[in-house]
Amino acid sequence: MTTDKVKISKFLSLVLRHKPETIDLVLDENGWADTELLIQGVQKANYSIDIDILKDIVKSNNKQRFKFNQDFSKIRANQGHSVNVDLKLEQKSPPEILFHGTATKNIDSIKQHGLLKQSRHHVHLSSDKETAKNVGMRHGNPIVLEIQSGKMNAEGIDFYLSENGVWLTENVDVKYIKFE
Ligand code: HQG
Repeated sequence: MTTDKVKISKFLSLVLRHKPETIDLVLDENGWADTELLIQGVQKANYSIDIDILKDIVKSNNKQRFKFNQDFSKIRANQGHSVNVDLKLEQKSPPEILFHGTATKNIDSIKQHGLLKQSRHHVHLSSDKETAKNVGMRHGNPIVLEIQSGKMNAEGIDFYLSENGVWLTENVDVKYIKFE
């Protein structure tokens, strides 16, 4: 039985963003899962969880990855999905510059194609360099790219801010990217 909260949180990310079918869970069109069914499924997968542990994970999660609805009967991930759900995010004007952390091995391809959202719904951008660097480190030797988000937005490209502070947009054309 897994009791490590980070491991439980990673498993929650898997089921709430990518593979709900792992525990026979169904997300609604806006990405919400039934809290009770989630708990039952996660328990069956051999993770130690109940409503109190789940509330604690949602509250203490370092990136605020999850959110309950008002009466705690539903839960969803704030961003990062690969499954087809509509989070109904509101458009928002971004700051002039945002950052994207990636691995140096991706640079040649990014110079050629720009930033592509890959399997997720959006390209993920951060408002500070440090966060972007940490994101990049997940993929290898990190490099931080500067994105001219203000210019993109002025030229008609939409931006969204997730509930946990991640800036999201469609693919980023190479002309808006500053390489070091
Ligand atoms: C790269 C984490 C080659 C892109 C983080 C990235 C984030 C290209 C990778 C969130 C490319 C996709 C998302 C191109 C993009 N050629 N490589 N043309 N365009 N890439 O994991 O942004 O901890 O889907 O640079 O904090 O790394 O899960 O995206 O390296 O917010 O909550 O393709 O995941 O949050 O990787 O991370 P990902 P990401 P959590």
